[in-house]
Amino acid sequence: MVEQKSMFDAEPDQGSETISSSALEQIVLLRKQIENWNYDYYVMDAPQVPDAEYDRKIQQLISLESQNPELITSDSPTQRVGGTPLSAFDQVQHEMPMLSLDNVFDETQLLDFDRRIHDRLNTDQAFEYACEPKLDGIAASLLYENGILIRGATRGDGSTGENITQNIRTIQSIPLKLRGSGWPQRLEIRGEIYMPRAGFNALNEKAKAAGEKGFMNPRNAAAGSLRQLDARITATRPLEMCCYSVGMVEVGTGEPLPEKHAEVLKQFNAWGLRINPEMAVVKNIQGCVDYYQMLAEKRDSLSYDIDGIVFKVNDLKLQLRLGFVAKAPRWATAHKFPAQEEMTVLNDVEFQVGRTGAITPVARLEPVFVGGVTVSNATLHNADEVARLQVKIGDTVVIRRAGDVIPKIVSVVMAKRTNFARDIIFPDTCPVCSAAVERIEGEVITRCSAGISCPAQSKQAIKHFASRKAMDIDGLGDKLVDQLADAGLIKNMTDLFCLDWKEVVALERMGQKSASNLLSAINACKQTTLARFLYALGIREVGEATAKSLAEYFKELSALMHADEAALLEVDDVGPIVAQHIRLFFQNTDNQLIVNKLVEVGMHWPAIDASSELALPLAGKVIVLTGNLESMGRSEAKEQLQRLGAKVTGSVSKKTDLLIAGAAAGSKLTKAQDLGIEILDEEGLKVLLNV
Ligand code: I6G
Repeated sequence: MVEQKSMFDAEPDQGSETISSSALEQIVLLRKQIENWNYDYYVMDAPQVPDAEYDRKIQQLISLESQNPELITSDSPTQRVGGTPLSAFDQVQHEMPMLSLDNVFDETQLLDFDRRIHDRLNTDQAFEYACEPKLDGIAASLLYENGILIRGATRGDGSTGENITQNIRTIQSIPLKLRGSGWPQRLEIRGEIYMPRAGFNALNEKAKAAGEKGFMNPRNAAAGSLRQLDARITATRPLEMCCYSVGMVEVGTGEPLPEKHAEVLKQFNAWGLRINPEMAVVKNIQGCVDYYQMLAEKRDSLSYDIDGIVFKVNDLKLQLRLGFVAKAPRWATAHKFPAQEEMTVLNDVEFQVGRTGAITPVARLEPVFVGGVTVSNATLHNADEVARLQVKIGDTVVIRRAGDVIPKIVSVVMAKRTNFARDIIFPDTCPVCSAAVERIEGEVITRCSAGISCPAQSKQAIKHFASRKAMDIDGLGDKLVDQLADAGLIKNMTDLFCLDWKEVVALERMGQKSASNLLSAINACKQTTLARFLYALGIREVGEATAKSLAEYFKELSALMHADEAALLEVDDVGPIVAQHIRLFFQNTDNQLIVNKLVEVGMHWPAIDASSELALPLAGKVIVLTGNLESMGRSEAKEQLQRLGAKVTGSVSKKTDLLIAGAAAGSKLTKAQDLGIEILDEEGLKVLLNV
């Protein structure tokens, strides 16, 4: 067993690269480092560094070896296709080696790939390419003889894999017997075994509930599930396989495979194997560029992780002519997405105070390019998260930024910790107003105790008050709130209504027209609804829906302000915790002053009259929305239905009066059908809304 520390002892980081003079020294160091990472990844299931870092070191080694071919040895990691075969399983020899793919990282490199193919085939004619997402899973090979699944194996080192037949047989989407007819007598099928995101989340939730560690990501979970020695455990894991190419083919009594790659995949599908539904054939390399763009946009909405797009020359005869270079085909490449995980250094931790006083540790990072943007801050959430990560200031950390999700620290590279690493100390006074901080038992969050009199909390409260779903004050964004507060013009939301044009126009970058527009927008927001007003107050745990329920139930602000806990508990959506937050909010004298002042400055709303509500066309109807709506977002549809008096809920039950089912509706539709509930499609919804 390799000692954890040793892999980093040998690390040729920037410092040592300049010290080590000879290429041989650098090559030896890189090989040792990569072998250690391979061991941690493939054997221990405990990746130490992000894939991007691993790929960079491999590229560095390939480049050094190609400049010094006399130094290439058969045991160099560059001479393998995959990783180290697992020792716990029998080894199997693939009938045809499982190859790897070359990567490109930008459009220029992709165009170069196409140009190299043209040069090699000595033609100007465009080629068709088959395009499909590169799933982030584990490559596997299935051997079928006379249509029967004989063996399933991991890639291993490309020539020798691990026999995981028993585990493979538990994956429902892999047929034990091919459907139809005409399959070659012996056939190796290659593809990716992966865990869809939903299954991964559910698995990790279960692990968490049982006090277990859980997996780092879906690929890790797929790998861990496949290498279970007890196939009954694998059978409980939500694994899928998507097939993407053939290995050995012995046609024998069967029929030859089609001559186009995409047709082969369709044939697989007809035999009962899953292929990727996003697979498409494009006419030329520009089609590949467009496909990449299209899928990059769709990536977050897919139900599984992908890390790039694979492009293959569609014509198998051309593939044959193009052949291979080293162990990768010349006729295919993977256009990788920018890495979603990268390493960087945690330079410092600062503490931010939010609207409800929550004190959040924010990591200040050495800027790093990850997920397509440069990231220099990440949230550390709370003290529990800091303890879970065991992170210290000065540590090298792995940052993840996927899609539009806020960047987060996912792990610490412990082997890189130095003696200078410092503990993260949580403040015992508010970093903004110096009031005492409190941590309520059972909560993970520490809070400033000063409430609205803390400048940080009041700023956030004003931002919330002005936001779209609250008072929707046109032109009053977060930056302007900061500017007004920093200039001492506003201390809480009531001050917005006392702003003086001359003071506003004197602000930096503020024109006369903008100042007038701002004051008009503030004035216009005085006319509102009780529900919006309550939401805008920013009471803890009172979101839009609860604010609406409170308004409907109490009908008048003063009734709510004086309601006791028992009365609050009568309201839909209000449980003991929410009731307590509402009580505490209205008992606080600062808050009382603010609410009364807002009414004094003229905020008003139409009286909620029970009879007028009952007159609404959908009054009393319980409606559920499901599936995708083309003409409007689900939240817009919800708002419109509510305006007509309906109660829109999230799940189908006997109490549901109507289900609106958009495209690709799933289990809610089935349940509604089972319960005999009235169902409308999008056209029906439009009629209902009269749009
Ligand atoms: O690793 C891979 C992922 C996806 C592949 C691959 C693929 O096609 C969609 N195709 C080949 C031919 C190889 N690796 C070698």
